[in-house]
Amino acid sequence: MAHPPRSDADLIAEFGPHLAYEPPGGWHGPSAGPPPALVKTHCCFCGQQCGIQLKVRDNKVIGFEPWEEFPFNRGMLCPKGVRRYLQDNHRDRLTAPLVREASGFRPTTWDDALARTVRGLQEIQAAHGKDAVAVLGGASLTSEKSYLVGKLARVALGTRHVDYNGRLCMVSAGVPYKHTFGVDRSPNPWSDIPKAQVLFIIGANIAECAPITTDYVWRCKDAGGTLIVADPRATPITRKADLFLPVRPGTDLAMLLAMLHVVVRDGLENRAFLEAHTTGWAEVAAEAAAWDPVRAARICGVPPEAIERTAHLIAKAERAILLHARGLEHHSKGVENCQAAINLMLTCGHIGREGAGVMMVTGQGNGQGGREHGQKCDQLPGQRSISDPAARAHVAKIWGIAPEELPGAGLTALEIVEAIHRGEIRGLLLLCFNPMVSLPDGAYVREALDKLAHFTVIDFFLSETAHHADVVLPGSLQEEEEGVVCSAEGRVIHIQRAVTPPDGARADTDILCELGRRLGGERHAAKFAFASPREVFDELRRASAGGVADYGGITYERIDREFGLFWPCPTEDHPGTPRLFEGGRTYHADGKAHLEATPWREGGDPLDAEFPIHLTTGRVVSQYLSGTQTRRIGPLVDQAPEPRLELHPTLADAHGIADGDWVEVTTRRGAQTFRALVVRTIRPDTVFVPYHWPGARSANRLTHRTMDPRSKIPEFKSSACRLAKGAPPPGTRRQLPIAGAS
Ligand SMILES: Nc1nc2c(c(=O)[nH]1)N[C@H]1C(S)=C(S)[C@@H](COP(=O)(O)OP(=O)(O)OC[C@H]3O[C@@H](n4cnc5c(=O)[nH]c(N)nc54)[C@H](O)[C@@H]3O)O[C@H]1N2
Ligand SMILES: Nc1nc2c(c(=O)[nH]1)N[C@H]1C(S)=C(S)[C@@H](COP(=O)(O)OP(=O)(O)OC[C@H]3O[C@@H](n4cnc5c(=O)[nH]c(N)nc54)[C@H](O)[C@@H]3O)O[C@H]1N2
Ligand code: SF4
Ligand SMILES: [Mo]
Repeated sequence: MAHPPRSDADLIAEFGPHLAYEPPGGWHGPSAGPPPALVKTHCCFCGQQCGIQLKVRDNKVIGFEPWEEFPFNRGMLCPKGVRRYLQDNHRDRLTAPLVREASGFRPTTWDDALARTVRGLQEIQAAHGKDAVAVLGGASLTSEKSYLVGKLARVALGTRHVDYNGRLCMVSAGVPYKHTFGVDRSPNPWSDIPKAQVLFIIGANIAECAPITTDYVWRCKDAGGTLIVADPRATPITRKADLFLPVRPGTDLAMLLAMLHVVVRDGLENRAFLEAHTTGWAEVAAEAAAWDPVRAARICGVPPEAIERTAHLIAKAERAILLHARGLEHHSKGVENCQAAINLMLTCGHIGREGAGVMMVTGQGNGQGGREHGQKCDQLPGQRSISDPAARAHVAKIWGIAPEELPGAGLTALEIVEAIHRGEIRGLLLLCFNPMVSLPDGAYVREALDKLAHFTVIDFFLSETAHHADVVLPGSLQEEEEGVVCSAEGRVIHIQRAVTPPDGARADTDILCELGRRLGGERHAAKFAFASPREVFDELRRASAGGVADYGGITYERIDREFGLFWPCPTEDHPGTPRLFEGGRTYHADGKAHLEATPWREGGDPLDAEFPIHLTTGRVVSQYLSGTQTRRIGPLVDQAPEPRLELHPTLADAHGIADGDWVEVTTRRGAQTFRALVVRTIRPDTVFVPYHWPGARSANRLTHRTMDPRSKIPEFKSSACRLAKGAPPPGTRRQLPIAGAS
């Protein structure tokens, strides 16, 4: 079977993440100039937040060096990390504000662009009320920026509608973690992974999406650990798994309920732990009683014996860790899926100890920090609830407003798009989010953006979403501003400014503060008079103090000295909290873990005779999210120039499709054409398409808008589709045979 090399993923799977140095002389060749400065900071991409040293000369990032002392990655980097700096001096960088005219975008002055944004949003609010304007942020922003996004929306604009792209990412985990433990953070530091005797990875493509975690997984294996992987695809890490569970998309809940069933049936639950540290277990066990593995197997496609074996391995281990990512969460029952995972692990007493716990693999660079300080629609800084009167009073005081002036909870990201369709929301300020590529049902999203009476986007590249804006403000790259982010393991780290934004662009913080001053008018202008991210951080620390995500004792200097600090860290002499729930105590007032039963539900886009195949979507190692950044980095494009539709040889044969053929995929939303990648590593009833591309190559033109009722995450991981051999999309060059080749 011929398929293209997936060399980086293969290498990571075989050898673990690698140290990738530049070619001799560097990418830019030998230089006669002064030696470059090295700036110790972190990768701008995923939630692993690897330490890296950026090489800087003449206010330009020209390369990198590993940062071997940083404990998380010890110098290791993945293919994206080593090439990130190639976006820095890219010719597509926006260096002037743009305004829409009938003939297209026209560059303008900052003053004009900002005035248009302010006028556009204020006119809408004057005519239709404060809530007719919404703000959408993103979790690649530093915590200082995301704090400002929340404050800008609620104080300067006075709207309740502020949310962020993490709504598409981890909220299905956040809801059950908060419900069970009173806090939304991975309970264990990554250094616990090698200590687990059993490591159960569900719906996480570790080698491609969390490459540095591969090293932790191998260390677990080397120490004698048993590795179990549940995924519709045998991802690269599966090659070293002891047990692979080829779960059918959208059916993890049945599989997890059956594992719990086996634990209870065989009397393997940890009674002492359950009695001392949990509530709600009786209901959880009663729900599982109906889920014997034979019944579950019919739904989830995992053989009953494998379910039994997994349950026994987990229950009998002294220390087990369950690690999950979007494969478990991107479902209309994502919350129940994660709750069932928590229920299983807690039933066996795996929490609050070295090498024992349930952990989520955070996605975006500041996926964790971006959901702590108030850019979520229902949340105030410090992971406080916006409906809690004490929290409102605390934050209102710091912001210098009356608690009654603080708006209540607003709509979530996709609900905001729906409200735009209904005409209720007419103005939008968006940054660090590319919904044209990343939201489901692309045609519907596009219609919404074009309905807006005013739309401003802050980005450093003209994203597919920015194409629909009235005003585009050129913002800053991660390395152009100082700030903090919180990594997947809960470690708050310091992003250093390596360079300043190019002429014409501005730092995001400056833009947000300027907008805050102009929109807030005389009354609120002083509330956005921050001179630096450090000043924003000082206010954030006070706003978070006393909350669950307490940053009170974290300073930039301490972070630099201590290689980061794990929150909660209430005072400057507090050591931080790498492992939560030590001794079994949670953050609830009663100190207990609140378990909840998880009844089975069908997904939102069921298979039928017309659409008999599962479509699932996700990522490849060399592209990142909506691709705005990585589709501009040549060597990464070379590795993944286009999305390929993965399908099993059996399914391919049934449709007369060969590797490399064009395939038309049709869902209830429409049809798209992709080139086939025939692989034995996927279930024969499932196809997979990575989603990093726009337009004719967009997977999200196929996905549906069903949301989890509580987390409001869209069901990216499970749609119903049918396949047909397709014609090349218009404009595709035909590959000509090479003369003389046989
Ligand atoms: N290279 C790269 N790395 C990234 C990113 C990126 O875009 N590119 N993005 C970052 C972000 S924001 C995120 S959220 C993370 C995402 O990290 P992951 O969640 O690991 O990545 P995905 O590819 O979205 O999905 C993971 C796996 O879920 C499987 N899956 C699909 N449906 C199901 C199902 O129903 N059940 C189960 N058990 N598994 C299923 C898929 O086959 C896939 O292997 O990665 C981060 N890292
Ligand atoms: N079908 C399908 N769809 C998915 C997923 C899936 O698995 N399948 N995964 C979902 C997940 S987990 C996620 S996290 C989302 C992500 O989806 P998006 O949030 O839309 O993805 P990004 O590519 O991060 O978009 C961010 C935009 O912000 C810009 N940007 C990045 N950093 C900064 C910054 O510091 N400042 C400013 N001003 N701009 C910045 C980038 O240039 C880019 O244009 O996609 C979701 N969509
Ligand atoms: S694993 Fe994530 S943080 Fe580390 S280098 Fe790769 S993309 Fe960057
Ligand atoms: Mo994500």
